[in-house]
Amino acid sequence: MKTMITGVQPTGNFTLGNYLGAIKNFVKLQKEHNSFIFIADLHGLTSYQEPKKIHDTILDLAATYLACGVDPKYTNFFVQSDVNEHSVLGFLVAFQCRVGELSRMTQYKSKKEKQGKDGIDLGLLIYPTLMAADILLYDAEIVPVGSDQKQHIEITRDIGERMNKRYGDMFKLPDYYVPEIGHKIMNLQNPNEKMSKSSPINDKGTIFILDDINNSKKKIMSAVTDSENKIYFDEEKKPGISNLISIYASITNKSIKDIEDKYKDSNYGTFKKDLADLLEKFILPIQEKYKKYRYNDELIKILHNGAIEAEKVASKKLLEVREKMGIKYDN
Ligand code: AQP
Repeated sequence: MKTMITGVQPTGNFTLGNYLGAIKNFVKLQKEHNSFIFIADLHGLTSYQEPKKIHDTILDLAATYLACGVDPKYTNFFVQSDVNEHSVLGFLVAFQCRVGELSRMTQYKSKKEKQGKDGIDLGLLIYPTLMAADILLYDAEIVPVGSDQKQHIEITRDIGERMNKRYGDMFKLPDYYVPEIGHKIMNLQNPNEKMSKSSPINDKGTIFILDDINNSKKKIMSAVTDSENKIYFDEEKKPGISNLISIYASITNKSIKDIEDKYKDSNYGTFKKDLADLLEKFILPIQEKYKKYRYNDELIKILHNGAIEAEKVASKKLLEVREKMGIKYDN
């Protein structure tokens, strides 16, 4: 069985983009893999988070994962900082990298622009090295992610290969698993920008899975589209409606062609109304399950057990890395 891993940062409320880009595929594939999923709290801390807020968000996110179908029967489910090996390997991996290659990462460049003049957090620069450690630590070969994370998987492969050459084979090299549809859900108010947990135009542009459903439906109804009022997919000329078609296709597992055919004589209002109703049908059961898990002691037990199991694998790998690097002096 191949190993699969993925994670989401507790930097805000879980979005429809996070679900459709990464978690949906993880859930679909979890039974056929040796599966690991984690709450990436250390990644979250690469920029300042208010302690009370991140504390609560970790638990909200954990309950949301379970509500979305992550199943601890098949999956080791844990919080990243509960497994110290992530930090240690993250440190060792960072030493294999050059500042130049890290500062060329697209996510670094775009977040750097947003952070502005007051200086860039070092955490933002070394985010990919910690992510590489998260993956290499488990010899994961499959990483379900949205397309914004492809570059980070590519650099993980480069780093793994570099370390294998320098110190002798120790890591398997991962591949990303990016869905054809839903790999990059765009902001509903600015369809040229990715839908993000922490976007400043979140109020109307982002669908949060746990938000009041009527609010989310309103966001769909007021999503920015073009003036042509014809429903077909063209990301370049019609980014707004194309984004809504992607959401529709990904939620229903229908092809884009089928959706275009179904709505060829309809207007945007009808299409948006149908999508808003579909969203309701899809989100309400998740919200119900979320309530069941969020304030249940079982949640903490699941995370603790997941960390124990993950640690067993991670500690073995870290030992191997230390041996190969020559810093395990007592063997
Ligand atoms: N809009 C999106 N469409 C498809 N996939 C997405 N992902 C994120 N946004 C979209 C995927 O969700 C997973 C978890 O992301 P993350 O929390 O590790 O970081 P991110 O990519 O930076 O996500 P956000 O929501 O944009 O967070 P913030 O605002 O904190 O930066 C990843 O697999 C990602 O590809």
